[in-house]
Amino acid sequence: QFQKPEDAIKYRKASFTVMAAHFGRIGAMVNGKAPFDAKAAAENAALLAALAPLPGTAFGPGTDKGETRAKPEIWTESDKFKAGMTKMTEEVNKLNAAAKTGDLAQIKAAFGGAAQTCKSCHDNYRKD
Ligand code: ASC
Repeated sequence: QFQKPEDAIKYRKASFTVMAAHFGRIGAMVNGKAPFDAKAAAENAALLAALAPLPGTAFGPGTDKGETRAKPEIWTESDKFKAGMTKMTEEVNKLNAAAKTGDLAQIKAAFGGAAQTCKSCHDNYRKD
């Protein structure tokens, strides 16, 4: 799937970066830093749902070294790591469903659930 380990590392970083951009645009609305725009929230959530399955495909063997903050536990407890990735995609799918309703309260609740899955993986599996 990837020619070289560094290609996989670049790919997963790029996908997280794009996810953060779209998640952040919803976050700004949820946190009152940007006016609520239901259409924009739905567009950002749909993109996020499409992107969520991507980074997890790029943590294969040999991609633990190089320009990465990935902790070795990703590979030593890979079932737990994969479960975290699955949970993240599920919460992002819930956020997408909530965003389609256009109801800010539902979006806020689902955003919180999704943000928690980002944070727990960062706490467990990302250096610094
Ligand atoms: C974001 C972002 C993350 C998560 C995380 C949630 O907007 O870029 O990595 O939310 O901070 O706790």
